[in-house]
Amino acid sequence: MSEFKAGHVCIIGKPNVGKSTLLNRLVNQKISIVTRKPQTTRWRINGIKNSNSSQIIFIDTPGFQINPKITLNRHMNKEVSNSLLFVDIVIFVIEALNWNELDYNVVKLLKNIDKTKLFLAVNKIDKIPDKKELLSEIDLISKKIKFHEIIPISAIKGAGVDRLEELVIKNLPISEPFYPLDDITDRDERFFAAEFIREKLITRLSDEVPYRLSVTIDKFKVTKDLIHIDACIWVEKDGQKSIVIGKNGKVLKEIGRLARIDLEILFNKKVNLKTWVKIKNNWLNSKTILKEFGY
Ligand SMILES: Nc1nc2c(ncn2[C@@H]2O[C@H](COP(=O)(O)OP(=O)(O)OP(=O)(O)O)[C@@H](O)[C@H]2O)c(=O)[nH]1
Ligand SMILES: [Mg+2]
Repeated sequence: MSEFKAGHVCIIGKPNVGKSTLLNRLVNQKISIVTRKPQTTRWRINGIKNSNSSQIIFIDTPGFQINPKITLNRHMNKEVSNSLLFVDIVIFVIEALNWNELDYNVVKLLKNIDKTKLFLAVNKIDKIPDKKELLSEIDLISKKIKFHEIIPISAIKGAGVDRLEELVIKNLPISEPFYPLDDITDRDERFFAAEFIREKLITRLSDEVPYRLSVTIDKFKVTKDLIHIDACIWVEKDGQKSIVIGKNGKVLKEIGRLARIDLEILFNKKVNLKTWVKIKNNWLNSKTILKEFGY
C-alpha cells in the first residue's frame, strides 16, 4: 500500500452555499441534511470516499456566522475552526455571483492556511446562464485571494464535481487509510435518526421555530426486521410546542412520516418511529443542556 493516498478535506463557507449538498454528492449518499434555509448544519460530519488507491475524508461544517450571540451558534463556529486544525486541503465554497462580505469573514479564518492547500469551489453554476459573468467574478476573487485551484461546480447536478475530486486526490499525501475501507462516515445511526428528523422540522416549520429546537434519540433498538426509534424534539416554550405538534397532531405526524421514509432508505430496513415534544427553557444558551444534547 505504499502509494495509497489518504487525507482530510474540510468543506467550509458561509451558510447556505451548498456545502452539505456537495458532501452528499461526493460520497454518493445523503448523509448530511440539506434544506433551503441557512444554518441547517450544526455539527461537523465526515463523509468518507474510498477507492482502490485513495481514501478522502471530507468534513462538512456548519456555515460560518459573524459575531454569534447565542451559545449554540458559538458552538457551530467552533466546529468550523476546530475542523481546520489538521486538514490536508480546504475547499472554500461560495455561491456563484453571490460573493460578498460574509464570504470575506470566512476567508479571514483561512489566513494561516498554506495557500497550496486552498481550493475554491464556485457552486450553483447551474443557475448562471451567462458564463462570462462567472469568469469575471472568478477573476476578481482570485486577484484578492490566492487559491491553488478554482473549480466551478454544481453540487446539485454534479457538474465539475468529478474534476474537483480528481484534483483533491492529486494533492493528497501518501498515507495509510484512517478508516476501514468500507466506512462512509464517522457518525452513528442515532446521529442520522436525529438529523433526518431535524431536517423535516426545518423544512416544514417557518420563521424562528427551526432554529429554536433540537432532537435527541431516547431509544434505538434493532430487531430482526425492524428498527424502533424513540425521538424527543426539544423546544423552549409552550407556543413552539403547539406549533411543532400542529392541530390534532397533524404537523408532527407528517414530520415523522417523512423522516421515517428517509431513514428506511438509509438503513435499508423498516423503521418504527415515535416522537415526543418537550420543553427545556433557554436550552440554546445553556452550556450544560447543550452538552446533554450532544453539542
Ligand atoms: N441550484 C442549485 N442549488 C443548490 C446547489 N447546491 C446546493 N443548492 C441548494 O442550496 C440550498 C442550501 O444547500 P445546503 O447544502 O444545505 O447548504 P449548506 O452550505 O450546507 O448550508 P448550511 O448547513 O446552512 O451552512 C439547498 O436548497 C440546496 O438544494 C447547486 O449546485 N445548485
Ligand atoms: Mg450544511
